[in-house]
Amino acid sequence: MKQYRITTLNEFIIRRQANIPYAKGELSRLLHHIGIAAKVVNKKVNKAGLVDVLGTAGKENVQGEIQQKLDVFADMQFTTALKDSGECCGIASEENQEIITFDDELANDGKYIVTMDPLDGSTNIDVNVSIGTIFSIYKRISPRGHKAELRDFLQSGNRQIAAGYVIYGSSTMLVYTTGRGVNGFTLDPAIGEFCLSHPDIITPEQGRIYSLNEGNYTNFPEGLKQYIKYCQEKDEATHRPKKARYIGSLVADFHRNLLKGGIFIYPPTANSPNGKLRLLYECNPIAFLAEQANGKASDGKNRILDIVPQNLHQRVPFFTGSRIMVERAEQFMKDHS
Ligand code: P6P
Repeated sequence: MKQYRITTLNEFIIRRQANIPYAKGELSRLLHHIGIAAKVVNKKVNKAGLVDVLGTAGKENVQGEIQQKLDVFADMQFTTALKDSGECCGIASEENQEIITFDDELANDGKYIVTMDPLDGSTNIDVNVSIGTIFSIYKRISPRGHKAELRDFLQSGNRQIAAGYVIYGSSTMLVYTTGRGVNGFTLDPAIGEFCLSHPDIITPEQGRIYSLNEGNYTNFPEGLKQYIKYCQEKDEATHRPKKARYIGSLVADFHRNLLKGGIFIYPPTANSPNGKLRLLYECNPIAFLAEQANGKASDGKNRILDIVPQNLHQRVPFFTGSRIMVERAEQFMKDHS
């Protein structure tokens, strides 16, 4: 019987580090600690129906969203793991208004900063729908040996060193890039390791799935309404309409489209001209992954990774996925702008 060679996340990280002459192991250590926190959060998510972590934590986050107990737990786990890595000097998290810095000499000498949504889609927890963690890693701009500063976090997405997500679904996966392709690792609970299961992910340049919340249709821009109509007509290749698929959990919707081909849109609306999703810890990391997998990511016009952030929790409209689909949607937006 053919023996499959298992490559664990740590083996993969170290092997990839060996190919980078200047790498001294800091990024590897940081990614390793993210993997540890993901395993701890996964254990809690998997038991969510059995232990007292369902429901709300009784307070609101900076977005004015009711914090779920697992939101708070995940934020704490990832913050602790990143601090303990000794490579991260500061964090911008969806769950915190201001940046998180540390009164810790080792952490303040860290070379990197991290932006993260510790548990995205958490309102889906109580109904057992897949949720995710999203993260971005940048080199700090401020001098090492001091606390991180706001300017470390307001860097455009094209300066990301690494980005990824964890999807807590029917299986738990960690998908990340360091700018040299996208690789997916599936958690094997039997050995407690993330194992390489999706090497060198490339997203199809064309797809048959479009994902957006059509409940907001009446507030959509005309160009997007026309694009939706285009998706619902028979297309020239398959002579069939495209499929509407929307989970309402960014990581789950993006992950499906990444593997199968498709477009995810969180558009501007009359009430929310910048859409809902946050640039620093949702759109930038997902955009980096999309581009590394030969896909695309824009705000309907401008490349997401070129946007210079003005504040930590800035929202942007988001179009991402298969290159041809994103370009077609951008054309409809332009023609009807
Ligand atoms: P809506 C979850 O709350 C989230 O931030 C993303 O994961 C998801 O894509 C989006 O909001 C869903 O928003 O307005 O369609 O419920």
